[in-house]
Amino acid sequence: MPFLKNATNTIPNIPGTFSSCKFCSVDRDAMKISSIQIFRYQLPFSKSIILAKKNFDFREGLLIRILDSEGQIGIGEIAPLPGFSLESLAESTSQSMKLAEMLVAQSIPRDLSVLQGAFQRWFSLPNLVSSVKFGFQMAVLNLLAAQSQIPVAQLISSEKPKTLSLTRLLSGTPDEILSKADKIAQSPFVSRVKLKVGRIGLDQEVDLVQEVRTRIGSKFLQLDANRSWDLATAVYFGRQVSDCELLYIEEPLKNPLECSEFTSQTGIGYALDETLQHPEYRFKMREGLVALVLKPTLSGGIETAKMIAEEALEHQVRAVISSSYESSLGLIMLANLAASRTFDVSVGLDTYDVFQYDLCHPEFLETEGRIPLQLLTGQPTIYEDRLELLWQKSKTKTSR
Ligand code: OSB
Ligand code: MG
Repeated sequence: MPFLKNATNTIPNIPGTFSSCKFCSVDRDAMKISSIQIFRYQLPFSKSIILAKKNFDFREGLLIRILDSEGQIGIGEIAPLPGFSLESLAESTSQSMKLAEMLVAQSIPRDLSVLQGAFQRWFSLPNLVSSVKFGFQMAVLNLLAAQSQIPVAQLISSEKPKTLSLTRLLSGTPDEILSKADKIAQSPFVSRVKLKVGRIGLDQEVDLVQEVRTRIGSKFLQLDANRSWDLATAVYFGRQVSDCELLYIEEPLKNPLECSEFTSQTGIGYALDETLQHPEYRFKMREGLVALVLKPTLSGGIETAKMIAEEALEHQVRAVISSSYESSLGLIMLANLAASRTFDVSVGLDTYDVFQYDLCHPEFLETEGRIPLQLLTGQPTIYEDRLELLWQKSKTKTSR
């Protein structure tokens, strides 16, 4: 086979060294996409979960598999989240097929992995939705990482992956929340807890936050209000919990432009999440802004997340990578991104155990509050029988 490939190259290759060393001489042809497949998956939740006030029993999405002519593989996950994503799965599916059609037989540009805008130039389809950007960027980064045999985290930032610490998510009924808080209090490995608020009566919720703070002792605590309140309500709530030493409240207000006013009246910093999901979002420093919650499936993909995070960091605003209920495959990519430069080492990936079963082995997991390094560097095996092939295209011999 190397002999045949030589014939298409203008620069002659020395037989034997050709394509044998993954680090030094990547075959020019290997940088070409030879085929793309699009699969569909459905994963049942262990118990139904509430997203934007609706119940869901399963998660559905797409996997794409990109193959280069060396046989290296890159997997990507495309799973718009109902109630949060602007696009439906049907829209993501039809865009994915169009984009895949365009990319088969193309050379992969060299400067993609620095995440500085080359993906945006390469994916020349207008109005690409976030989940499709995320999935294709994920697949190509996985492919590039496989070609050079380094973890994606290192491909992105030329540094060894950082150790990540999982922020534990507290949600459910007040009783469930308190019993989870008790368990967390017993665990020396959890250092940071995120509690969902804006869901029950205001005074009852103030009591709940106070009680959680008491039970978890000195662990860090942050809240997420998912834009539940008007300014007056949020300020009332904030003043009642001002002694709880909160790291911040995510999206306290229906109108995010009033968040600085919330901080100046309560002394509590805020983080943005839903705001970043607007396609026109541009970073703007404002008083009280302490963190950005970046969910690349929802907020414009991996490259955009990296570019926003870099700008935020210049203003000492932390960039926290967080999940949109992806399968383990998506979560492993998110962990790699978080483990690269620019992002916070605390990650919002505590959604990993909501499924009855997963798409790959090993599954995403934490041990002692940390994400094991092997998980970031390994190539998980995919359960193909949990996938349904929807579409595929291969480079024909004449299209070389
Ligand atoms: O409310 O931040 C949210 C996941 C999907 C959609 C919305 C949200 C979330 C999470 C993920 O909370 C976990 C986290 O951010 O810690
Ligand atoms: Mg949030």
